[in-house]
Amino acid sequence: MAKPPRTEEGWYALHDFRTVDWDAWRAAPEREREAAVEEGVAYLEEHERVVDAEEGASAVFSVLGHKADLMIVHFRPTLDALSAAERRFESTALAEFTDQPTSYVSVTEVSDYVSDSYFDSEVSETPREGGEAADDGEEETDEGIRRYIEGKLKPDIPDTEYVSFYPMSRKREAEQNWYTLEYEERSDLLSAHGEIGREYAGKIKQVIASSVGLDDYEWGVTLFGGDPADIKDIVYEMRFDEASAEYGEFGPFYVGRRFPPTDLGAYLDG
Ligand code: 76R
Repeated sequence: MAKPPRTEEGWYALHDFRTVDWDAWRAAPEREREAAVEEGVAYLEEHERVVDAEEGASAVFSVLGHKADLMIVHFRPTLDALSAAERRFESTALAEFTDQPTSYVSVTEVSDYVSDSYFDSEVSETPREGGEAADDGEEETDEGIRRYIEGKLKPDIPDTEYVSFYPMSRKREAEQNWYTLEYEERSDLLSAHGEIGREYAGKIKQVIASSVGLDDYEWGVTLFGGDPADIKDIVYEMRFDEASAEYGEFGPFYVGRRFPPTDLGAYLDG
């Protein structure tokens, strides 16, 4: 048996999808719609300010297409806090006009691959000199890795406008089984994957959260970017890379646009 890489877990994630019952919305008396908007905005503002937990992040997105209308993303330190956030939404007057067509639960994770490959690339790109300089460099690298890992475990949600969410797994088939590859091979594949990823630095921020034992696929992937074409490009480019080309399996994709909670009424009244 190949040895599982060590992992460290951070915040739990809930991707809470909602459809709006547009017929009921249009038919509802104005004061009911006003109350729904008011409670919806209050809910979203409170959760974006994370008043319900010691730390975390939340954001709301309008989703394009038929799969959903809204996606509310919550990152929180515990599964219980996510559960509370989900139930709290149900108690708002807005929830009466919505259904939950789907949802996704996962937990952010950093594994051995990340620290190894990040460390290797840092070291190889930063030629060392002798004496004190080498010590300083080492401290900086350690600090750099610490901040990089912290950012993966406790991700913030950037202000960039667009988001894409999809679940994915690595194949477990007779000819292509990610889990029977040697660690070295998985690690090499993921560092090649990471090289492509880093070409999108400043354009795409990704949150990779494990959903093994928590939801139907193995990871939930959330990509944030200012330009939807960059989202399309990174996913397309990765399809040609071995880790995805040979071993990636993908669930449904959801694309959305972030909006400030105060725009909820404008969104609903179209
Ligand atoms: O630093 C490195 O060399 C590699 C670090 C790294 C790991 C270990 C990394 C970097 N990823 C890792 C693991 Mn990733 N990632 C995805 C997707 O659509 C697709 O084909 C895949 C969806 C994107 C877009 C993406 C982006 N990555 C993983 C894993 C877990 C594998 C495991 O544990 O077995 C998955 C499922 C996954 C999927 N990745 C990066 C990016 C980007 C942009 C980077 C570089 C930036 C960064 O390191 O933060």
